[in-house]
Amino acid sequence: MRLDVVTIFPEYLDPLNVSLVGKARARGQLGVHVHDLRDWTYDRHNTVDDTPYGGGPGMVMKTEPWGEALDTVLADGYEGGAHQPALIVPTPSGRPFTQELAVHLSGRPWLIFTPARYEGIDRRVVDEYATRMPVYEVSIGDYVLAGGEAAVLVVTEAVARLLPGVLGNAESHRDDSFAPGAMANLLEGPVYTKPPAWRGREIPDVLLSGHHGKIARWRRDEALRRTTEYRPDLIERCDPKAFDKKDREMLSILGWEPDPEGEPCGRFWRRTGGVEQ
Ligand code: 6GU
Repeated sequence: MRLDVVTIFPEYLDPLNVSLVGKARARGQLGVHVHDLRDWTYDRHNTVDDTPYGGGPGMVMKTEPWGEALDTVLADGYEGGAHQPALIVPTPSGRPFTQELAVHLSGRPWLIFTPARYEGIDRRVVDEYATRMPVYEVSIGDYVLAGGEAAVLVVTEAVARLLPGVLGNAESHRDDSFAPGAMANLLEGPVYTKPPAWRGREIPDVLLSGHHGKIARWRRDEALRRTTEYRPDLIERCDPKAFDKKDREMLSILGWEPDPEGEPCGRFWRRTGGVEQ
C-alpha cells in the first residue's frame, strides 16, 4: 500500500516512522510519502489560506496550492507504479471513521490524505478530484481538532495494522471490539498477566481454572458489563439474535429488558437515570 500526505506541518507526521507503521514501512509493506503543501506556493509568504467568501470568522485553504500539490502527487505516484488512488479528507464534518471503513480502506492500494488547518479547504478542490477518484471525507469523533494531521495518524494506524503480515498474527484482530462480525460488537473486558497477586490484588479465579468454556463465558459477561457502562448504544443497536440464553441472563442482571413488543427477537432497552458521569 502507498500513502501520500500533503500538509503544512510535515513534522507532525514524524510518528509514521515509529512503531507498527514505521516497521511496516521499513519492511516495505507500506510506502509513506509526506509532502509540504507550501512547496506549491510561489509568493514571499508561502500563502496557503485566504478569507472566506460570504464573510465569517477564520480562513479557508486556497485552491491553487492544493490543486498543484495533488496533481504532482498523483503524477509521481502513477509514475512509481501506484494505481487506483483514493482521496481521504479529514474533517469534523465527515462521515464517522469506523473499523468497517478501516477494513474497507485497507483493501485499497493507494491512499492520499489532505489534512487541513483553518476552516478547511475550498470546496472546489474536493469536487474536482471526486471526478477522478473515490473521496472519503472522514471525522474521527465528535470533537474539534485544530487540524486534520492527528486524524491522519489515527486512520493510518487503524488501516496499517489490518494489512496482511503487519500485525504478525493474522488472528489478532479477528476479535477486536469493533471487528465486523465480532459476536455482537461489544467492548472487550479486562485482561491480566503475571504475577497472580500484586499489591494484594488477585486475578479472577476463573482465569486460572483451565476451564475454557467458563473462561469464555466470564469474558463475555465482562464485555457485556463494560459495554453497558460505557457504550449502552452498542447494546441497543445489537441484533438480539446475537445474544444467547446466558447473555440474556447477564443482560437482565445489568438492568436490560427485552422489548416486550418485539418478543422473541426484540431489541434490548434499559431504564436509565439520565446522564451518568
Ligand atoms: Cl478529521 N479534523 C478536525 N479538524 N477535527 C476533527 C476531526 C478531523 N475529526 C474529529 N474532529
